[in-house]
Amino acid sequence: MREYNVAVVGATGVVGTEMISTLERRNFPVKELILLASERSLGRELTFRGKDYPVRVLSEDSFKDVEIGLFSAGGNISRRFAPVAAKDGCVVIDNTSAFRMEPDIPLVVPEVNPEDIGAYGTRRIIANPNCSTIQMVVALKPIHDAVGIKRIVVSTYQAVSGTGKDAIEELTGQTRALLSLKELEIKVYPHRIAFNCLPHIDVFLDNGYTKEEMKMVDETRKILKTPSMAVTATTVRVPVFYGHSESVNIETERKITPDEVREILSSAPGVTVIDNPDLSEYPLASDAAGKDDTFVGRIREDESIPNGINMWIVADNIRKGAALNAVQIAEILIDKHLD
Ligand code: NAP
Ligand code: 3JN
Repeated sequence: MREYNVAVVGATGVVGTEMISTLERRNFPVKELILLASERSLGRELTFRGKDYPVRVLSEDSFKDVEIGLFSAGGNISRRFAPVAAKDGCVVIDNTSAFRMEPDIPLVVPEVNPEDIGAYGTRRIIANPNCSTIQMVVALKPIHDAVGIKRIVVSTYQAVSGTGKDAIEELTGQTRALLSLKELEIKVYPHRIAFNCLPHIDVFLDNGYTKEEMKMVDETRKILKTPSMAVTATTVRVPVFYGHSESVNIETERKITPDEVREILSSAPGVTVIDNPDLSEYPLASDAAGKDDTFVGRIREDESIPNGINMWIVADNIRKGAALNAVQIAEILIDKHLD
């Protein structure tokens, strides 16, 4: 089997380390693994398949023999280095928002629009959507195919791991400080995150929404190819380490019952239905963490309108929301599109 030289940009981060373990877990055909991060990580080593690999400092020369680049070191790094890598012949799978909305860059969730990967050739960059978008479209695409979705109203409950390693430390430190009646430090978020909920993810925009909220709106429309679908989002950071949860309300073109939704989703790729309220069984972030699937439950009729459904969607934001989705894209790329 052909093997590929793979670079992980942002290898020491929360997403980058999960990229490395996902490549290993899924037995991706890696020939050479190139780990790239900032000067801060010089001297560090990370383990892949039982072998230690040095972390190298990212530079314009990093991509000479690299065939696939998995980028997660922030938008500015991607804007600067993804075109350099592409010029050197690498196909970049970019986890940042830098290129997601560019018309000639595919924005892909493999369970939803794998066919769009074929258009990677123009720029040699494929964008991975935002984590909150990914889990929502995985669950909604089969319903959209069945009865058409007219409108989506979503509120998210997002784990701190979505902000990176500093935020995981901040929640840990603040929780310890509060429980031991010590002074707490607030560095990453504008307010205390421990024992709190912050309706503020990414920056505020002129329309009063946050950038995270508008990412959900714009990316959902692009992935589902429904440019005028009504979508509105409220994104909230909660004191959870791993796993994003979402309360999702949809209005459909044609009527669908909760039983029909459960049946459709029970055979949908990448979805597990957990929906036994009588037994207190529904998706939980604590159960979804460390798993690949998107979990859906609390499926019920929205009795306030003729064609409405409410549901609760949970996934591991670092796996399906980031690293796993990127590696799944790479798998389709090598299977169907690269020599
Ligand atoms: P993180 O834990 O803070 O890690 C950041 C990574 O980027 C580290 O490896 C860091 O290296 C590297 N980095 C930072 N500045 C760099 C520079 N100047 N040159 C080279 N490497 C640099 O953050 P994370 O949670 O892994 O997220 C990283 C990025 O992934 C985010 O900014 C975001 O764009 C994207 N992301 C996407 C999703 C999604 O929804 N799909 C979810 C989470 C994150 P050092 O350790 O050397 O500093
Ligand atoms: O906050 C989360 O739960 C997900 C965060 C994603 C993120 C964090 C920093 C920068 C992104 C993203 O993927 O949209 C970005 C970015 O690249 O804009």
